[in-house]
Amino acid sequence: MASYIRRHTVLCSPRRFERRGPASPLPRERLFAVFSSKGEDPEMEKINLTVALAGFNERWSPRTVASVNDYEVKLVKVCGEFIWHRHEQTDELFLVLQGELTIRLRDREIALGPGELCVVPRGVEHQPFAAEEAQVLLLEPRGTMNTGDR
Ligand code: NI
Repeated sequence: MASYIRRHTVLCSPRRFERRGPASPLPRERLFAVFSSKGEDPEMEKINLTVALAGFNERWSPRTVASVNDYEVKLVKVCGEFIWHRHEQTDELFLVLQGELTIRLRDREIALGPGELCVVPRGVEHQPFAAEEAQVLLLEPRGTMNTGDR
């Protein structure tokens, strides 16, 4: 705790505050590092989602940006349709940051825009679809395969 307070004070110093110009992007390894949450000197850093999203272009390839207990916060860029799949052991949260994502279910579709989220319950078959690129935040347990259990 003490080290966090000290670091916070440094970040808020006038010299730092007066700096101008665009913020330099975080090093890639820092950006996508999953920090330890075992209680000893956790890497408390803010994560800028815009910067993180600018760090990769691959689609359907989630990047972990943080962990919360046993859950991972991931960013993913999607375009087109994914495969139909289900997760027998876990729910899956989709939060759209940019663009539009449709969660196709066997009996209906849920269209999500920026700022909208939906949780697909465990065991429910679904197919994510985006007509144009969408940027999405996922929250799911560590080790969850985006292709489901097959
Ligand atoms: Ni899924």
